[in-house]
Amino acid sequence: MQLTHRPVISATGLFTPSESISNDELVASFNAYVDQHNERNAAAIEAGDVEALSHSSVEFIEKASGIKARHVMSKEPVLNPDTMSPRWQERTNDELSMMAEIGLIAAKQTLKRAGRDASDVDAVLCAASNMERPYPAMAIEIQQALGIDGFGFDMNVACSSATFGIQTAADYVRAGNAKSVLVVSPEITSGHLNWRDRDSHFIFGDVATAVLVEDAAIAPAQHWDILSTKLKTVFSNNIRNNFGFLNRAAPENAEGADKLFVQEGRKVFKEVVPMVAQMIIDEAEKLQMDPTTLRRLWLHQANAGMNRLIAQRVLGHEANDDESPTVLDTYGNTSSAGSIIAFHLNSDDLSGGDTGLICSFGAGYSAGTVFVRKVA
Ligand code: CO8
Repeated sequence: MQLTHRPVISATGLFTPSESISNDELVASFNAYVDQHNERNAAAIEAGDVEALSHSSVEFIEKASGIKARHVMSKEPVLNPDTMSPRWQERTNDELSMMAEIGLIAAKQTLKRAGRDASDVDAVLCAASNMERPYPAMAIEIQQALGIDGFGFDMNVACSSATFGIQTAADYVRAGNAKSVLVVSPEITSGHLNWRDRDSHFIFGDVATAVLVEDAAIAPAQHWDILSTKLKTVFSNNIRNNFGFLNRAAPENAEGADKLFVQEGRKVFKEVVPMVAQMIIDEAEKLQMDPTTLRRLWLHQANAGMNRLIAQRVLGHEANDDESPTVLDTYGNTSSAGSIIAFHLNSDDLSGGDTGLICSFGAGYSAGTVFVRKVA
C-alpha cells in the first residue's frame, strides 16, 4: 500500500494565437497614433496645455526588453491608431468564454501528451493574471467542457499564477485529496495592456498553457518529479492594475490608463532580480543541491536582461540559451505562462536524471520556484 503521494508533472500543453505583431508593425502603428495626437492637439501643445507625445522605437524595445514580436488574439484593432486595443464580439452566456476556449485547447493537448482521459482528472485550476469575469469560474467552465467530475476554481497571482497553481495542485496530490490536477493558464494580456503607453506598449502577448500535475503512482512512464515547490510574496505597487467593479471608469474613460497595466519597470528590475536569485539559491540549499548543477532554467519571460542576471547568479556564469532558453523574443511577456512555454518548448531533449527549475516572478511582488527532475 502506498502511504505517501509524490506529485509529478505528467505533461504540458500550449496554445499560440495565429496572429503575431512584429516590433516594426507595432512601432509604425504607435508612431502613427502619436503623430495623429500631436497634430490634433497642436494648438493645445503649443499653449502648454497638452503634452506632446514621443515616438517609440524598435531599437529601444529590443535593447531594453529582448522582445521582437508577440502573439495576439485580435491584431487589426490593436494596430489601428484609432482604436489601439483589441476588439472581439461579446459572447452569450451559452457560448464558451474566450479564456475557457484557449485554455481548453492547451488542456486537451496536455491530456493527449500524458495519455490521460479527462474522466481521470480530479480538478482544474485556472491560474492567470486577469480573469474575464468574476464568476462562474473559468476553471469550472473548462472542467465542464472536458467532462471532469470533480472541482475547479480560478486563482490570480499575476505573473506567478502558474507556479502558485502548480504548488496548489502538488499540495492536493501530497495530501491525497486528488491524483490528477490540470493547471490551465490562459493569458489574454492584450486586454489589459495600454497600447497607447510608450513605456509598456511592447511588453505583453497572448497565449494559453496547461500543466498536468499527478500522483507519481498514476503518472505516465516519462514525467518530471517535482522535487520542491516554494512561493513568496512581498507587497509592491510597482506593477499594478486598478481595474475592478468597485472603481469602474466612467464610460467616456472606459480605456483609462489607470485601469490598465502600469509599472515602474526600473524598480521592478532592481528589486525583483536579487529577491528571485536568492530565493532559488536558498531553496537549492534546502534540497542539498548545488544550484550550479541545474541543467536548465525555465525562467519567467519578462525581460532578457533580468533573466541574464538571475541565471548568472544561480549558475555562477553567463547562461547560454541551452541553459536558460528564451521565448520572450517571439511571445513577448505572457505573464504566468512564460516559464511554462519555455519548459514546454525546451524540455524534451533533456535526459533522465537531469534537474531543472521552473521559476516565475512578477506583480505582487510574487515569485514561485518548482524544482524538477526528469524521469524518462
Ligand atoms: N521607445 C523609445 N524610447 C522609450 C520607450 C519606447 N517604447 N519607452 C521608454 N523609452 C525611453 C524613456 O523615455 C527613457 O528616456 P529618458 O532616459 O530620456 O528618460 C528611456 O527610454 C529609458 O526608459 P526606462 O528607464 O523605462 O527603460 P528601461 O531600460 O528600464 O526598460 C523595461 C524598460 C523594458 C520596462 C524594463 O524596465 C523592464 O523590463 N523591467 C522589468 C519589468 C517587469 O519584469 N515587469 C513585470 C511585469 S509582469 C507582471 O507581473 C504583470 C502581470 C500582469 C499582466 C498584465 C498584462 C497586461
